[in-house]
Amino acid sequence: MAKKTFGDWMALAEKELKAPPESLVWRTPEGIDVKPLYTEGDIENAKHLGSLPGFAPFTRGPRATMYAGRPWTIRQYAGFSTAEASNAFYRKALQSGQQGVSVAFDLATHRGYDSDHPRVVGDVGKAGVAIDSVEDMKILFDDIPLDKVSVSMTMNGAVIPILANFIVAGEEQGVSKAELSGTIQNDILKEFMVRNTYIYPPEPSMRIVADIIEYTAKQMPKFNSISISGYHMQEAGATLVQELAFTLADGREYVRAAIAKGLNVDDFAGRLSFFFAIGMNFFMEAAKLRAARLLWTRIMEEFKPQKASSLMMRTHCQTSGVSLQEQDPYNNIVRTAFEAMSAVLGGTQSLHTNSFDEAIALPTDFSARIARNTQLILQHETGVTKVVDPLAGSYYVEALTNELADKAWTLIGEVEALGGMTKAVNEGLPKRLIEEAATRRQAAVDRGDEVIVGVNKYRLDTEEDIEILAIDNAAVRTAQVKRIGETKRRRDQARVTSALDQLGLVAMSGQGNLLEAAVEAARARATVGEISDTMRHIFGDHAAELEVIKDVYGQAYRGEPELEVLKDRMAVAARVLGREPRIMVAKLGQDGHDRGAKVIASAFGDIGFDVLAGPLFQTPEEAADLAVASKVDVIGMSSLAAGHKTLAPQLVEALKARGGGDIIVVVGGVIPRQDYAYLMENGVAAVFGPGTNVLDAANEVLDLLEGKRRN
Ligand code: 3CP
Repeated sequence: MAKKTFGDWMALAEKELKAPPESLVWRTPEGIDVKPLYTEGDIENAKHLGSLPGFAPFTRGPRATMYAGRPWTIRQYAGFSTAEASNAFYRKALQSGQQGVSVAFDLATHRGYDSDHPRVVGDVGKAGVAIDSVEDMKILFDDIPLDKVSVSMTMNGAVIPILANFIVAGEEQGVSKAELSGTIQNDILKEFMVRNTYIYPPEPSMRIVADIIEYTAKQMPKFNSISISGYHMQEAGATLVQELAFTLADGREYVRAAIAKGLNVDDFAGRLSFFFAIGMNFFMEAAKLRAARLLWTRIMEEFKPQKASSLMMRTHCQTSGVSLQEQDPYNNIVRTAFEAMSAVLGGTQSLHTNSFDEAIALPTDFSARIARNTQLILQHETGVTKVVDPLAGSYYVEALTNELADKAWTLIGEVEALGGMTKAVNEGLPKRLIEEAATRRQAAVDRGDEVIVGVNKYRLDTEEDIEILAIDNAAVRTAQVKRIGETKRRRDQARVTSALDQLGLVAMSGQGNLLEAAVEAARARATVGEISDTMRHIFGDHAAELEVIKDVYGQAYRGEPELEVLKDRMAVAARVLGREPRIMVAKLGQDGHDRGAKVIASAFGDIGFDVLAGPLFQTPEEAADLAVASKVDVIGMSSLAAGHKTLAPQLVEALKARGGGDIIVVVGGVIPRQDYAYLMENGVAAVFGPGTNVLDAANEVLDLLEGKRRN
């Protein structure tokens, strides 16, 4: 039989489809046209083919034997309010098959505040563990042998005091710093772009990164000095090409900073590590990891290293938080399993699988067990560990690898043209592109162009409540404040003062190593807040410029009746008020997750609201001052870090105290349904949980405004 050609297939496909096969092309958010069929012809020009795992450019994996030799590390990210609770959780998880520890800190710690600081009343113990000094750090790792278990710490803002405390906790456990293995996130550039747990301005922040790379390169050979993270970019709405390009451009910037410090590339490059998100685009995510390794080798070759390991990308992955849905939440178990499989097919070294309830609250023991078991099942039951890079040679995956690499390389070139990532960040390019992508995606979901099962299609008539973990934030804070008091009473104050003075000198002079100085301060029991403040006094605080994207959401809906009806309502409201209805989008406390707030601000702006985007990290009182002074009609408070039950009632009270009691307060974000009644009883007019359609929310806000006018 004669071999069939691509042309034959086209003809057959057209007959079957009764339309040209081109109509099946799927344009992804990356601008990649995914075709219904891939053949040899699609990889003819792909230059990356033919390599082997363990050898540069590592497209097929950083190790020769990959999981056949050793499976990836099951490393679940967790932190529960107190050091005691977190320690108990880690110990149990390690007994149940988890292989490494990954610490989530609370937001007060991230931003360098001790638990007794007045700005963090609503944040202590929320979304992670509160660590104020070495005393807490020692409890956190009690009975966990730090010479055997590797520890990852997601810390960027207060990275100096936290790493110093970790080193001292190790010392006091009898483990020298040379024996400590693990990873510190230490990736500040993406904080300025998307995650917002920075403290200092970019320049001193980059010095901190370089000082940590220097210290660990010289004294902690088993420790990964940085986890260069694209994860939070994807969470903030970045396309996979943006995630890839900006992460690698960040990596290049850190290498330059370390070399500028006088380090030899081979002394530190092997201990740089990466961190990516894995979302629902199954094959493209696997291809992304392959492309990332390929491009990292290309970037590192510029620095002319001698060691092969300096060219090698090793990465952690986490399944996507934004892909988790509040509606019909058990579906999230399925989503996470697919994402985990994709990360593994892409060749990750370490993996976190999300718990199904994370779109709603912190994981419970039950949900954490399923998440961990998802990986154990992959490792032990599916056979995926037996063969290295099983997707290699797939026409589709190799074509995707090639196309992602090309597109990301072009974007990396744009960053270079601006003078590198620090400059690009200062100019706001990555942030703007990511926010535009996030807003476009929201519109696609709201319009139903992108289907999310159980959310914008196949929605349940009634949702069952699931058991969620509630944290008694006030009790955690009281206990932490007590321990800080005890630590301060027992310490040698003169030693603390002298160590902090020395740290201040190192910060001011630009000479010496900040981490080295902070380790001495931590030994003396200086607190995280004191160490951070010492540097704050010299480096200053970073305040982000706020920019609201215009016309992206509106563009996606242009001419659609739903939007036009809403705009007509807006016009009526504006006539009655004598101006456009004014909404302030507020982020309170130390919760810097602002994707939701940004999307709402830009969509509401396009709908016709006069939008005031409040600054990050406000106290309820500061937000109330701004709202009253700006004469807003509505405050939309966005909460993603579990502080809503403390902060929303405080905001309502603060408004009343300032004569702003008639300002309507609505709350959106990660709010468990179980908390709605509490919020409404405490003065909140409406709650918009995850999965809310933005046009529906805008209509409801207008209803509230009209109700207010009628009363
Ligand atoms: C690995 N090894 C092998 C093989 N594979 N040996 C023989 N044969 C093999 N096939 C060796 C390695 O050389 C290494 O030893 C050891 O086994 C461990 O392997 P690894 O691949 O280095 O794995 P791991 O120690 O787990 O380190 C993984 C990376 C690390 C490198 C990615 O940085 C890491 O653990 N990162 C985790 C980051 C993290 O958890 N982040 C949480 C973010 P040697 O070391 O001696 O070579 S959570 C954020 C959530 C959102 C938010 O921010 O809020």
